[in-house]
Amino acid sequence: MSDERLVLHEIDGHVATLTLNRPKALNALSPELIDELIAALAACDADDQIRVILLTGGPRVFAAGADIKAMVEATPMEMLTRRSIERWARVAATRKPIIAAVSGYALGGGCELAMMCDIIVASETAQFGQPEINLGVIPGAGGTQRLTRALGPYRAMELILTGATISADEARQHGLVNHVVPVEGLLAEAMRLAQLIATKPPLAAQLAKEAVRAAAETTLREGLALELRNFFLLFDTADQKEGMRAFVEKRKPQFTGR
Ligand code: DAK
Repeated sequence: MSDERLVLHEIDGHVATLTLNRPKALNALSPELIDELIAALAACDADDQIRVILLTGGPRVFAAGADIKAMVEATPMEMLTRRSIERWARVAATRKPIIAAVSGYALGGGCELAMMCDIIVASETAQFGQPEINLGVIPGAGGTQRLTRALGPYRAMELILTGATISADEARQHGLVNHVVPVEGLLAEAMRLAQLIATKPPLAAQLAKEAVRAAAETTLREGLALELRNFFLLFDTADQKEGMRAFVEKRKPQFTGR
């Protein structure tokens, strides 16, 4: 695949690795990059062979935010009609589990992009933050909401009002990051987790993702109703029959994704 692509796409078994590829601009998330990312995520969602997505910016930087140069002179109406809200919403609406492998800066839209993923593995060099206040704005792709749910209101408020960053270790202590590993081991650790999840029945993984997400996005009553609906729906899959029969027959299940 050509290096001119803004998002590189590689497949290893049932795992697709998407790599943000704008190194000179620290992977700043231009509208063109987001469009390529959305197209790659949609292709993964549509491909039955792909069960888990690994999203990374490589070992140096995850993403230093949305592209400031593309926003400086924008009017409110231009910001609205660029359809950026719809674009980012499509990233968050990906059905398959996404593991973010974050190294270096994950700032502004970069932090928001990481938080749209389902599991975050960070290298020791990772730094998370929402520095938009330094530009005269506030987070606009979910930062005020997702960071607050992840860190709690006081820690999130301090980060958003000061524009300060937190280290990978701090992020892990506060529950924003699942694992912290040396930079050389980052992709291997994220891939290990991705391959493990890819051994699970994929429809169950997708419906589990939807239900866990609902815990942060709906009321308890709505979340419980969605969980039950998804639980019952899975009894319509071959993998449910296989998983339960294999248990009863004391053998390893062979999941087919149906
Ligand atoms: N945008 C554009 N270019 C960027 C960039 C960014 N966010 N971050 C870095 N770059 C570019 C720099 O301009 C520089 O390019 P050249 O000058 O070489 O052409 C190159 O990357 C290297 O950057 P530096 O020379 O600055 O590198 P340093 O190591 O000195 O500093 C840094 C690294 C990450 C501390 C610094 O680059 C920095 O502070 N960057 C900006 C971080 C930031 O403020 N991020 C938040 C941006 S606002 C929304 C969706 C999304 C968003 C909002 C709304 N809707 C759906 C409505 C998101 C907004 C944001 O993310």
